[in-house]
Amino acid sequence: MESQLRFSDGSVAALMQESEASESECETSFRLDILFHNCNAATMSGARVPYGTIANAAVAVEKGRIAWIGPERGCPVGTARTVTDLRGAWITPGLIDCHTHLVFAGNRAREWELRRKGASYEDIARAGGGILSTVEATRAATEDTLVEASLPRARALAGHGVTTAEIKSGYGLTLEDERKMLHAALRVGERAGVRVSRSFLGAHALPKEYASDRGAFVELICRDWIPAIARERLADSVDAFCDSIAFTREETERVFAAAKANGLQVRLHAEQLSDQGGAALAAKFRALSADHLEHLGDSGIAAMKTSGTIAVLLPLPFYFLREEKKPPVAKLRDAGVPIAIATDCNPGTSPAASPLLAMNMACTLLGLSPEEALRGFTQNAAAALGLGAETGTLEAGKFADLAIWNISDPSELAYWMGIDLLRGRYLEGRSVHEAAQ
Ligand code: DI6
Ligand code: FE
Repeated sequence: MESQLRFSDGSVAALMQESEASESECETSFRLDILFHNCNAATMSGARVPYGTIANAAVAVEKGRIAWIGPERGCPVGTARTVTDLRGAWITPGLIDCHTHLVFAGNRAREWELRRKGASYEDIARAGGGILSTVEATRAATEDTLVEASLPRARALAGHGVTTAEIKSGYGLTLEDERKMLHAALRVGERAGVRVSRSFLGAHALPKEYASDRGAFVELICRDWIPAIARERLADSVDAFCDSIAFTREETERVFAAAKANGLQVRLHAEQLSDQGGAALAAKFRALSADHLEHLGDSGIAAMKTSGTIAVLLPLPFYFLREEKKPPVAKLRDAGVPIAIATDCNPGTSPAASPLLAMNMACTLLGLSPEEALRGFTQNAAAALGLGAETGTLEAGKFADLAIWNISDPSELAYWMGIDLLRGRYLEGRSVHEAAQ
């Protein structure tokens, strides 16, 4: 069957379904898997036009990658297995949630109830609740239970157009339980149709059994666990929580040195509750990202600029903890430090798997523009995961990780709250829309 592609300049080109077409029938440079047309593309690449917009666009997909993207009238004629008329919808890079702790067992709604009565997050953590109560529940769960418990959260991300998510360990805090979390993370991603980047967060909290020997726990992480995680290829990076209720700058430095010695990239929970100089330390180790950053000072910003470390801002925990100190968005912007946004999905400070709400709050609470918020969930989030060459923008050669939206302007992505805007989702050119259900 021959479908006709009518270009906006009035010309018509033939597009043949694969079964009918042969090399001799068409002079083609492409043998496409999919051609999307009659759409608008927010490519998020380049700074020439807002959102890198291409109006009346076509996107050609071949072997899981974007083969061609541009104005429909310039689209080369070719054969395509599937020709999809998007009827004016918008197409963006699949969203990337570059900071989550979405694999865990149980929840902390009761703790949150106590917080409503006046207890602070720090009070609860110091009294042995907080992260350690999730550690207890996660240790008690089997890998299968953990997958089933976490899948709805991964599917919720997928329903917001996410095609890549970072997932951290850090609720196991024994090597076996950390392994279990990292295995579960991959399985959850496969079921939800989401590519997963894994971070080993052994230095998340001091487990009870090491309460009186911090040094021994840090030593265990550095000497035994990080080499094992690297050898078994269980993580792409190493993260740590550097704060007054967690690990010191010196302890974090030891963890980073071990990560680098074992060939792993680093990232850091830095300056969330206090300024520990974590961002500057992260920059010294050429960290991919420093995350949270509410208490980030000028020297941290300067260090991040020099090292190319991405600033990952997390408006959902900022909201949920009712923080008042905002991260220094204007200074980061002026310094040219790229800003990513993520959900931080976790049971203590962000029981939310809502990238679009995070984008909305990045604008309303932290002062980003809707375009910066979308860049924070696409191009800059890809860079925060070291995946900038493969995904995060719509450009020829990158993975065909795509989200298709029922909107008439990309600013709507950060505007609507709680409304399903997603029409389709593709991971490396494969439709994975139904995996979100
Ligand atoms: N910072 C956070 O926001 C999460 N972890 C961290 O280091 C909170 C994790 C939790 O409370 O369970
Ligand atoms: Fe976090």
